[in-house]
Amino acid sequence: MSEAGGRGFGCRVPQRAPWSFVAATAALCLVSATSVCRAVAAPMSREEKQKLGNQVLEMFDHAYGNYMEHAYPADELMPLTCRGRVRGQEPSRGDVDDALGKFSLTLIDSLDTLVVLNKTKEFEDAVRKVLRDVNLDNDVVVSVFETNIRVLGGLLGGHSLAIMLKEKGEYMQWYNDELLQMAKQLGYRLLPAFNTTSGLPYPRINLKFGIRKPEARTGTETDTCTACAGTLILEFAALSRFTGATIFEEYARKALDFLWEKRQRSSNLVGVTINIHTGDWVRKDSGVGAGIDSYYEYLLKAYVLLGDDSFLERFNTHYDAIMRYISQPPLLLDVHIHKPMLNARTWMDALLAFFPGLQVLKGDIRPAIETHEMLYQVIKKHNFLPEAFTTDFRVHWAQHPLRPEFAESTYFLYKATGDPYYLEVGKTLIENLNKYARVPCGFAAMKDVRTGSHEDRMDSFFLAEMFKYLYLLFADKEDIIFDIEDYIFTTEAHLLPLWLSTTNRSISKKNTTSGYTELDDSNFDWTCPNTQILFPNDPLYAQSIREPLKNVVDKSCPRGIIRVEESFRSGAKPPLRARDFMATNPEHLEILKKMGVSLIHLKDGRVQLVQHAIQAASSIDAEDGLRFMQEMIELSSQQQKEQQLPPRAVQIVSHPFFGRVVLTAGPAQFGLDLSKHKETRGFVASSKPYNGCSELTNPEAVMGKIALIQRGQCMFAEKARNIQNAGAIGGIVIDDNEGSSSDTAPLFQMAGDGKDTDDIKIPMLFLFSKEGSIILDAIREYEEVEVLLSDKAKDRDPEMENEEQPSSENDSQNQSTEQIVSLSQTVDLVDRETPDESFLSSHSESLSPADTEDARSTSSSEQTSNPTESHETTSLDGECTDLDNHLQEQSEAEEDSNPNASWGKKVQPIDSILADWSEDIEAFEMMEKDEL
Ligand code: DMJ
Repeated sequence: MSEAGGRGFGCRVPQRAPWSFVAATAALCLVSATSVCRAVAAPMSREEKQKLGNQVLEMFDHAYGNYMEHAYPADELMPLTCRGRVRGQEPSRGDVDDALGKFSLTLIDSLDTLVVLNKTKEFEDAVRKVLRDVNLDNDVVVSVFETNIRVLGGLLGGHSLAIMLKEKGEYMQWYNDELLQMAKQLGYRLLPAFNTTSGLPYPRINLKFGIRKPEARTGTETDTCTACAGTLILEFAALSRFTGATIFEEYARKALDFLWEKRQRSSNLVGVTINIHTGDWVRKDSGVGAGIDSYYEYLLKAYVLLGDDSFLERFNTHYDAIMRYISQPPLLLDVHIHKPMLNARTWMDALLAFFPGLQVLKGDIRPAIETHEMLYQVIKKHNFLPEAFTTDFRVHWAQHPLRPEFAESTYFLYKATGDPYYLEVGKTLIENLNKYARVPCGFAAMKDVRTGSHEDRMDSFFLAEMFKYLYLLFADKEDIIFDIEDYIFTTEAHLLPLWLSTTNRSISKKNTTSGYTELDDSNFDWTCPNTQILFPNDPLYAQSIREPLKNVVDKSCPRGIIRVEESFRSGAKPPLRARDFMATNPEHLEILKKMGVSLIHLKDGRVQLVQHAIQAASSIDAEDGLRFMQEMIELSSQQQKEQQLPPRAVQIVSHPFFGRVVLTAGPAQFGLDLSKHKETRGFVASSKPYNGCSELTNPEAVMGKIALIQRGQCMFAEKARNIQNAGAIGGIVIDDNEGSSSDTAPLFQMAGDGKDTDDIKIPMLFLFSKEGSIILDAIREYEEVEVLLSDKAKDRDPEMENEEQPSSENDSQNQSTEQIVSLSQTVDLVDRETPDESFLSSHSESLSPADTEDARSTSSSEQTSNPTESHETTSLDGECTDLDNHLQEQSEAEEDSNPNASWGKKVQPIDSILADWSEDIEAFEMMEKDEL
């Protein structure tokens, strides 16, 4: 890879000799000559690569140009409302906003992208703007991690390329290290965060007042994520080595040393969050995605950049543990650090998509190819990688904020294998971005990959990373004005020169506290990602690894459900049926106890059922208990399905939107079901009265159109009947709470009036005020605005202009007060690997029709706004893939080899069971709180 290749450290024997790949590939071709050999991607011509490179440039111009025109100097562009996101002026989105420090984030994050994309003139202008406009002395609390990777990294990347350009003698001749001086100032502003006994930084800091001052409004936090504390060394070391101020590298090293000391010694894994004062693990689950990802990345890259063997030794130790416990190719599944054979989750998050890229840097190509292929198939299914997806590849969290990790891994895999397949992957990414995320004013994050709806958000990392990796994927050496091999990519894809390794080396000597002297290389693979030796022009190698995974996503079976079905197939029903169970019935509680099932009332009002077979009165009771739990799981997921409707989409299809803006809409429990009928398309018109609570006085205006009605003052069903009577073909209710937005509120569904609503034949959707005002603004500007009401956004292209307008049926009647149901009901289920324990937590916050006004104050975290995924729990149609069988077998094998796995065989002291139990409950509760 570029980094390692540039530094040229010595390679020992690769893990597998090159000839073994050739032999393996040849054998595969003989066995399956037609399917494997024919399926190899054809090489992409230079012309096509250039065309795609130019497309990336055009897309960057669209994103950057709109940011500069409509948002700058704000931190980010809001691409739906086409304005800048200024912290404090928009409803808070929680932690996500901690990246915004009123320092023109997107401009700084874009600096070195401009040079990579050969926009040197624009780079020169951008640097001048940063120096002229950016102020760091802001009374704003920011994330130390985000400020480091995006702003400090952005300034250092900009400085690195500015001095490179200056040396070339054409551009930046006036430059005198001003970006570096700014970076140093920022570095000093971040240093107070490290004032802890552990050396782990506070997660947040006030840019103006630091941590301690009363005005700082921070400094009371006790926990931070591992990645937050462990992703500083590249930027801080670069700052030290560029400036000679050693303090930055010293602090970053100290934090890393502490994390290393605190690793779980038997598994060699780290947890997701740690107490910055005591060093205790607060969250003991461990994966390679959210919360930990770049800690691992920085250990390996710190070795590459700084040449310090201790970092490689640490990385290799962790990598060994990751491959032993977390890697279940092609999956990467979180486990418990103290019980690493136990999966901690049944889903994966999108951030782990960077890991194949890191594996390439490590030189472990096979699992990189496998995981990447699995991720690509998930993308092909949903157009983007959902923020989280289950082990059977269903959507778990439906957003996608245009994350670049998958493009990053695609780039590195292409560099490693030369397989044109990865160019085709990149082409698909480009197409999907243009087709689904591009809006007239930039690119909008996906609110829900299933409906294709948008969020008013374009994160700075989209410009810092996505365009760099996509451009580099298609670029030949001569397309870039400098040698990319001379630089290392930070986690935000900022470029730091590898020559820093030979600058101020004394820092590393003086402060290496890990006590390593010489690396004992017999324990570690000194594999280099020297792929020129590994696979000289042999794209067949990657193809042969992908082939068995060809349909891994499409043919997967819901894993947890298989066990439920099998269990029911196998015999008797439990004495107590889940559907009859009442938590207030003492007789039922007694039966539960006999079956080893405990009922836990959680503080937040939820009830959790936990079964420990060992506590059952007999093995038969334990088996009944297991069946009861499985039945309860099925029942809960069915109830969830029945009570919750998925989100819907309102797509603006008229000029100049042409379907490019898709708004998340709440469904109605009455009226035309858009999932069963063709979408409804029509021009919009405001109803009079606007609340739609009485007969419309402007029926001629809404006749044959989609009526806009304001929420409030009467029931939704009544509004629907009034607009239907006036001849409307559909209705959109717009929230009357100013500032409400689907970005920050859980999805709403509109309830009926408690009576028969069969008379309502038109489709009705609900928009929060922010999404509603996008339509209202469009009317003000363009008068004629046409929209599509549907369950999923339709293909968006100029042809939309010519589509026929479908008709709709009308009917009418009247009723009383408004109802609303918050879709924040969730059912949480942890699918345990061992059959002796089952967890079930049933969580109901849905509001009764009478709770109309209370419903308005409901707020919820990102997870609870996403409970609407559809569960295919009832049938098992389709066949399981080899992978799924493999997973089943693997899990069975694990159970077999685990002496504690079978309840029948289990011999474990009760104290240790109770301790395990409370640990598991704790871990489970943590996972519920888990956020990206
Ligand atoms: C980026 O800001 C960085 O890559 C970070 O390490 C985690 N991921 C985001 C983008 O998804």
